[in-house]
Amino acid sequence: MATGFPIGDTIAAIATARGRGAIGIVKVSGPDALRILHRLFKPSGGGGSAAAGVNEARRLCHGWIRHPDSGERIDEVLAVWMPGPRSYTGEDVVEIHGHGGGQALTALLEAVLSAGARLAEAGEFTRRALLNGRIDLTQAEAVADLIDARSQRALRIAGRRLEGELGRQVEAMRQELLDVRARIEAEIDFAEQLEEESDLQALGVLIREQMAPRLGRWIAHYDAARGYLEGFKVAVVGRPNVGKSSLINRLAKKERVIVTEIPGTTRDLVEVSVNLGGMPLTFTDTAGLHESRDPVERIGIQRTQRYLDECELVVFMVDAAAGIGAQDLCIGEFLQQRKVLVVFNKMDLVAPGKRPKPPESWARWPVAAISARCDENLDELETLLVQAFEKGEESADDDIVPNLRQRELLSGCLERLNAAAERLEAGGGGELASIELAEAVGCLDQILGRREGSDVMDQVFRRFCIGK
Ligand SMILES: Nc1nc2c(ncn2[C@@H]2O[C@H](COP(=O)(O)OP(=O)(O)OP(=O)(O)O)[C@@H](O)[C@H]2O)c(=O)[nH]1
Ligand SMILES: [Mg+2]
Repeated sequence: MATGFPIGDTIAAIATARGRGAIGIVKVSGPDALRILHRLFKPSGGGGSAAAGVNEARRLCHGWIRHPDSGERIDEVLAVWMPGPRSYTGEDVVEIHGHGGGQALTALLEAVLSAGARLAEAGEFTRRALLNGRIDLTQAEAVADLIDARSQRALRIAGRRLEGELGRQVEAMRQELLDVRARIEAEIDFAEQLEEESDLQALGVLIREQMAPRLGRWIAHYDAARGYLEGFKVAVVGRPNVGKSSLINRLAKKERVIVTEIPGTTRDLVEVSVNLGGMPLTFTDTAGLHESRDPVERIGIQRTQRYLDECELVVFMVDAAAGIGAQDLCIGEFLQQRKVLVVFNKMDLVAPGKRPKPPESWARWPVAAISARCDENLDELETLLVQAFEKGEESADDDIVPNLRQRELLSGCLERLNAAAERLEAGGGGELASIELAEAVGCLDQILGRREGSDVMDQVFRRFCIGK
């Protein structure tokens, strides 16, 4: 298999997140990992037993790292050696646990590189684990999905895939498809020899009734969990100056987008991710909807209209102090086919009891009355937002839930299974059905990373961070 990386050299990277932190870890993997540690590490105490500690597998050893060239003391650390093949990568792995913080860790990494390691590429540790047979591609992807998880549910789903269950089920399905294909080929030869009716139709029924529904279920699981995996998309729309950007800043709890008293401030779509009640929501701030002569603003408004199709929910904001005007009614009409939550903003300027009354055509939409500026009633709005996406748990998290890439390949596989079943059941389509099944197996091979060539691998590992 093409890897895109030379394998066999020793790589190193900072494995912990950037920024201030109590502890930071530099990870080293490859045949020279232990030798590199010996060049840098001086165990504390100076006694024989401590020196031996670092040569003892999977035991943390306290000591100091010195620069291999200058001898300068760099950090007080705990070091551990995890010999292959029972390590994350399957190779000899060394971890040096130093103090967190950008400068300390960079100095530590620099010392490791000076002692003979090469800086790892993004995802290279996991890629080595894959190439050394420690994990399969579905597990490698699960590692990235776990790191990127935007909700507790996404975390559980990725954790389940990390155990290898999806890979096992896909592998089993692949074997079944190869068996069915072998039987089709045999039937074709057999029918020629005996000039008898073949049993191809029964195989068509088997594919349609037993194999295709299983794939359909996995795809449905993704679709049901999609919002938790990718984030629910919410567009905030309304007339210019009603307070859309102010609301997004409030929900994000920081000044993410520009707010001014000038109408037409927001011109482009700006996405802001927020986690509300365990639900990952991606809010999009939009340009105010109205007739505009300004060409830049008009482009922004057109983009908003196109973007709405991608959103699961539209927050439709109205200036409660100004009341519901003709433009609001016009936007309301425009949103009729969509899932909408109406937000009356600027309630701080509205006299008690003077809240606007929504027209009949908005009656089925829930309403929240808030003040983004004064932080009023935002809790109520958050509850309504969360409720808008709560559909009950359609799929248990310990079911097979693929990620988006896997889902696309599963749906390609399903299409080919259906085509094969149709040909077989119609009678006489053995050869063509066999080709469809070969392509279906190809889709599953891509899920498992069995296909030659590094493009699939590159696609997967591009998502990784350095140090994983
Ligand atoms: N009194 C009051 N003013 C508010 C409230 N929310 C926003 N504003 C003010 O209204 C003005 C417009 O706010 P923005 O958040 O920029 O409005 P917008 O809808 O994003 O405007 P555009 O991007 O121009 O479409 C600013 O001066 C805000 O401070 C509110 O709840 N009460
Ligand atoms: Mg704005």
